[in-house]
Amino acid sequence: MPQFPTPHPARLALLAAVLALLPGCRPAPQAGAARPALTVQAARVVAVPPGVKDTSVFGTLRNPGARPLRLTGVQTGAADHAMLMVTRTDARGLTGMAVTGALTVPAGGELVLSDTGDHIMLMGLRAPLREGETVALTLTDDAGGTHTLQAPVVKP
Ligand SMILES: [Cu+2]
Repeated sequence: MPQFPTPHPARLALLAAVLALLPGCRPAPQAGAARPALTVQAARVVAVPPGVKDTSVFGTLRNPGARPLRLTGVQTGAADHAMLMVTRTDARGLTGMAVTGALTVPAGGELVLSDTGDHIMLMGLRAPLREGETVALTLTDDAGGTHTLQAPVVKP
């Protein structure tokens, strides 16, 4: 095989293709593009009677990634406010819930959202929820990724 003393155009093209694969030589990835998707099982919004403006969202969040996924926000068009919440029992044995700045889904693990533990609350429902209707929620992580989930409205 002859060797080219100067770069052959085909080699330049190959070099350009290789460079394009190197970090820093390609356009910045879109937020979340390289992150494994968060998956959700049994997502559900608790149906509430007409007139009740607040409800909860439960389900099991799974993180297939190798790093913990720290969720720092939640939004929905169905309510004025959506909040990440924790349930804690204090030293006196009193149990209550509180807003939290973050919920963490462990690497390769899951986070169960339930009425006795961590959960999402929707405050100020904009319209009465009908059973069977689906509510879209968007979770935000601390790396700027977003994760959309669809949660049907079900009776508690
Ligand atoms: Cu709550």
